Amino acid sequence: MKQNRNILAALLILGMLASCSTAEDQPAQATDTESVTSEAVTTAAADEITPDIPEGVYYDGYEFNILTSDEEGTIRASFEIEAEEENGDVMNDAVYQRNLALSEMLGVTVRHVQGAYADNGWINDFKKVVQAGDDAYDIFVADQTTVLMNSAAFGLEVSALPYVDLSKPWWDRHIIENTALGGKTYGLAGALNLVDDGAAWAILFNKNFASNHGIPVDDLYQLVRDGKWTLDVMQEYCVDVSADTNGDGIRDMYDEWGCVTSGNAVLAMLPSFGGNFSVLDKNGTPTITADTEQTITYLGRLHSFLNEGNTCITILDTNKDSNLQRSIFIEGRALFLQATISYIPIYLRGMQDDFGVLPYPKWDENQKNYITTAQEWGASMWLVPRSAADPERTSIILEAMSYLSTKTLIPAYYDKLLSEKTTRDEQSVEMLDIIFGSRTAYDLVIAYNWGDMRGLAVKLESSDNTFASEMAKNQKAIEAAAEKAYLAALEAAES
Ligand SMILES: [Ca+2]
Ligand SMILES: [Ca+2]
Repeated sequence: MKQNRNILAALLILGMLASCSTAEDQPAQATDTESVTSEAVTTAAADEITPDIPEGVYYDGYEFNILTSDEEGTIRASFEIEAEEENGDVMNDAVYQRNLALSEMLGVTVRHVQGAYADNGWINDFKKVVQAGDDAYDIFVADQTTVLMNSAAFGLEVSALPYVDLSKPWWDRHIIENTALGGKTYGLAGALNLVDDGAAWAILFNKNFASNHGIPVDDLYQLVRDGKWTLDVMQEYCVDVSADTNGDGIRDMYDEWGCVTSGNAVLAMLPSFGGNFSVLDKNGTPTITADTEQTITYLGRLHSFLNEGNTCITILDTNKDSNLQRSIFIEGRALFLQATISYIPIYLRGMQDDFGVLPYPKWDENQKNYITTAQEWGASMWLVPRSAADPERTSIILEAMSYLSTKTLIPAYYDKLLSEKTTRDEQSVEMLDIIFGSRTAYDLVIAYNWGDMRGLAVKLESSDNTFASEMAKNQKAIEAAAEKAYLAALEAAES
């Protein structure tokens, strides 16, 4: 049974990777001439995409040191870097197998080096090492925000990594290219890191709660499949199931709710409609869109979704206590939970009821695709230090490592998610494919927190309908912060 799931997941993932690469290839088609002439094209099997790295390269015993913080078991903690030995845990063994394959392919040993999370110890250590021109670390791993903030001064541009080929399906090209402030990309994300996949936003639903309220589980999946899973539809379900169940005239966490929202409800939902607070042009110049008519329209609709009719319970209703808020869903008093994928293995392990997973809803049926974003301050990114002694070697190792991760880490991650109470159904695999395959949104205003947009977004969840004036007021502050960061990025890159 376990084996079957593995195979099923692997097959679907291959489909996902294929569809990702088609979608991701589109924006860069015009510049993508190199891959056409690459000599390695001829050696690839017709049905398998393989890395175009030089033949016969072998770094006999080279230790590839990857620096992360020493956090364990949190949403941000890297769990996909090194495994000492096989121990029967599907994820651990996949890491072991990936590293073994890398060692056989290139003679490289992967080492996970952990620095102190406290007081940003590992970040400071990384900076010190780079400033000293030392190559102690081959890779620096942190959340996307931290990587973005330090990349121009301490990182090496992706263009300096000759064998990292972003057109390959094992790289999240959209995410990488959407961080290109000043036209330069540094941080990498792809099959080799899973913390960013865990940070992808999703809507979880309680299957028992749905059945008890006469909602067939298959209807929800079919809506997604038909492209009809929209905010209006989600809200209709929320209205149908919300009630003052204990009849005390007070609506609180002991009643039944349509949706338990996240403290990041606005930041996660706006991108799923195609909305944004900023866009980057192809030169990497940001335009702030925080107070455009479209953004205000989206925010107004979100405000009514979150506040009207007592159907959503927000983080502010539980005194900003996320655990308390999640307990409403876990204890079976809510239909939907706004979550990141990492909630499944971390927070929902002990949940009694079965639950399923859906992508974030569309704005309306005219929207072409579902759009998923990830928590920029939770999702990991990998950065090559400026002080790298041999960027070509690093790039070959990264390319091979990410390719090998598609065959090892990704199927194991699906298996891990599906082995939780989720989702032991084929539809869940299909939904995960949609979620992971639609991670295209990245907003620098949120990532850099220009104008304290993250704080403002939480305020927008409250019942005071002040977002339009707040956004108008904040537009200038965001623009000023954006300009400062843009100029700093250009300056650091040139130094
Ligand atoms: Ca990833
Ligand atoms: Ca009540």
